[in-house]
Amino acid sequence: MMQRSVVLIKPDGVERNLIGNIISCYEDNGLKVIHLKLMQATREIAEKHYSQHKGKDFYEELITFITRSPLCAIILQGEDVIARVRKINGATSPTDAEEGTIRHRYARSKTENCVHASDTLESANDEIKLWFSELKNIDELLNK
Ligand code: FUP
Repeated sequence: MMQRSVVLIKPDGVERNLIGNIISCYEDNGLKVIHLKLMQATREIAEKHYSQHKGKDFYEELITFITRSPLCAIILQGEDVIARVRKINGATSPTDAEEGTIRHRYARSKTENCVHASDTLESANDEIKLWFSELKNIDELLNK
């Protein structure tokens, strides 16, 4: 199934000059970048993005981290891209992430773990609308 997923190269990845290496991991797997921008997340957008984690003990640290400097927001497209990207990214914590995954290679901690990717078709659509609200053809980008 042809899908679209939102990937964020988080502030730690941008700060450490890992944008190119991380995007190569997706492109080398046949996934296509169809939108890409650098932006600094506001607290408002970060809170919407992480609304399911509100109240957890790591929430404030997570919001402070994701807003601290620019991130790279990407829409990736491909067959089954949602599951494939999450496999390429690896488990949330670098100590759990399999060898060869982005998080195993680059992440420093559970919070500073370099990348985010949509976990379901529904969250991909919510995240496309949240992070790429300026796009005029946004309806064409949503997963049906
Ligand atoms: P993932 O889907 O792998 O990005 O991870 P989750 O949706 O479970 O968590 C979202 C983000 O919360 C993670 F990227 C990192 C952060 N987090 C922490 O900082 N501490 C935790 O204990 C769990 C998650």
